[in-house]
Amino acid sequence: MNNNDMFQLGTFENYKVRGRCKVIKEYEHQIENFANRLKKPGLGAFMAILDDPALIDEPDGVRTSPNQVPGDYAEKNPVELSEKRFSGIETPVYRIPTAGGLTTASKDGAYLEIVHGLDVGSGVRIRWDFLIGESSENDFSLNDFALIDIIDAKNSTLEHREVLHQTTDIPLGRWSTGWRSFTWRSPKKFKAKIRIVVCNGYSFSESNPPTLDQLTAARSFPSGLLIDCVSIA
Ligand SMILES: [Ca+2]
Repeated sequence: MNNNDMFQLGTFENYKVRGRCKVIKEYEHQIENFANRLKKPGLGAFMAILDDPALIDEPDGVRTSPNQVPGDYAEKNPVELSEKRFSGIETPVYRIPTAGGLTTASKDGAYLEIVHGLDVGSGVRIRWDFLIGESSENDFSLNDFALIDIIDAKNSTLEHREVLHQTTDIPLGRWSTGWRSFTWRSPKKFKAKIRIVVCNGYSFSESNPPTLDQLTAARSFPSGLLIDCVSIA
């Protein structure tokens, strides 16, 4: 058991963190309805916000420039989740299936990573709350998502991937999922790299590829992910 499983120290000690993330005691998701707006951890005094959706300039939702990002965030910039090749073509790091036969691809975002030994039957439990940053009502090509990858650290093989949520799966009128749990039991003994990702993204089909405007818009209005605990036992 890790002594910082629930961020009890109020820090990201033992974690690798990329992007606009910080450890907090509460979070107000400004665009959510009053009844569901204030978020507090259920376990311990702390939780983490990954890719804080409040760090945007109105009204376009363009990300706040790095020099305007307060110093208590892990990094001033989001982490790039789309690789640029010499040809200029961007290859998304993550692609996931989306309702309606679409594919959703990553642009930028944030992630949290911890490396931990697991035994046969070891349990991984993560409490999370996905915070939408934009309405998919206006532009169906925009779709953000959060996922968990459990990777074999020795050979970098993906052991398990779970897509936690996507913007387009949330009923209209809601702007967050509320607290939910991910649980997973390890089928083997290995050193696991557990990576929790939240991505700004866009959806498309092969017959209807994204336009340049859509690719640019996909970097705006980031969605966030609250993590209450990462519990390994
Ligand atoms: Ca977005």
